[in-house]
Amino acid sequence: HAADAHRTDLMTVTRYVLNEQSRHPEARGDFTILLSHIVLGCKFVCTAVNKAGLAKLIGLAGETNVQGEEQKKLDVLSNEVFVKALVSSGRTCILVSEEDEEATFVDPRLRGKYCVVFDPLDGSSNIDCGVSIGTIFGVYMVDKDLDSISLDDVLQPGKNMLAAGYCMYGSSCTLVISTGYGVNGFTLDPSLGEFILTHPDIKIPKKGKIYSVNEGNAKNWDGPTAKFVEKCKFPTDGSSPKSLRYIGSMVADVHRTLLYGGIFLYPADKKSPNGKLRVLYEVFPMSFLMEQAGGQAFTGKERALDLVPTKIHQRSPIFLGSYDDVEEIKALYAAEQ
Ligand code: AHM
Ligand code: MG
Repeated sequence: HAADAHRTDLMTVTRYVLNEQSRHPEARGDFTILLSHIVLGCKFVCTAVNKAGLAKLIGLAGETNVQGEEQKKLDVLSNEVFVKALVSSGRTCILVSEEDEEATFVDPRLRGKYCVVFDPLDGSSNIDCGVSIGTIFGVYMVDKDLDSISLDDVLQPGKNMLAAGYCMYGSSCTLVISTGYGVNGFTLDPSLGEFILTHPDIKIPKKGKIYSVNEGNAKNWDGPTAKFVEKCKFPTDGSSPKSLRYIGSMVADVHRTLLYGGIFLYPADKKSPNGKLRVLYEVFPMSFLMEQAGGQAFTGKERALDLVPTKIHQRSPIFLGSYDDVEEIKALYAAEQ
């Protein structure tokens, strides 16, 4: 029966993306190749993260190993793995990583039409205590002579992204991606070394019961954010108060928001008027996924995906999650005008 069929007819992430490609008759499999290199990076980081707790024993991540050589920090190591995997795919031309101050322009001989923006290991403050962390990525495509590319090709609004996703290194390793036709989740089967479709066509609940924010910053919030969180705790419309969940790892907080519904916010405050999270490789990919899942993403001023970045490491406030919950914060900002 059906369960048997699933057990023997495995939908891997590569097979899924290859199927989606039939929507584009002109496609030549370049995106599938790019994705398989991203997936390789995720598998490597997953293995490294799982061993991180053994660092003292086997000498990982900043410790000196038995040979007496200094080991690289996990985030530095992850970055190197992703950069090398992406360059060697032969399908990329510009890379922007949270770990590198400058964008990488791929050697002309290895160039392809995709630009990849990524945070190789986000939530690094959580590494040493074994809490979930993740990789976030977004993909743009350039439609021009690859000799004439410039930084402007990645300084595009998020709505121009072709694909976005994240991989969460948690109690299991989960890859969530969208190529603009909904959102799908895949779980790494460690015995196969393959990501298998486990969460087809993810849709975020229209309204949620959870809010997620670093409330330690409340003293410096602006009016609408403060009012919104107050309403989460003391609703005035007869509804029940929301629960607070905050991990401090964007991937984990957004993943929970996507599956259970609710709202995740990293707002502006008096100390950081642009919030903390980075537009290109944190705000955009997560906003892309939220919209594809039926939710919304708002910066406090506009639809997040409409923002046009001017610097590669630019930050923006962000409110994302269930449609109705984001509608509420939008109304509070509109009322302030
Ligand atoms: P990082 O890129 O230095 O890891 O910082 C990003 C992380 C996000 O994962 C998370 O949403 C946020 O920082 C938490 O920040 P805070 O500790 O200020 O609440
Ligand atoms: Mg980060």
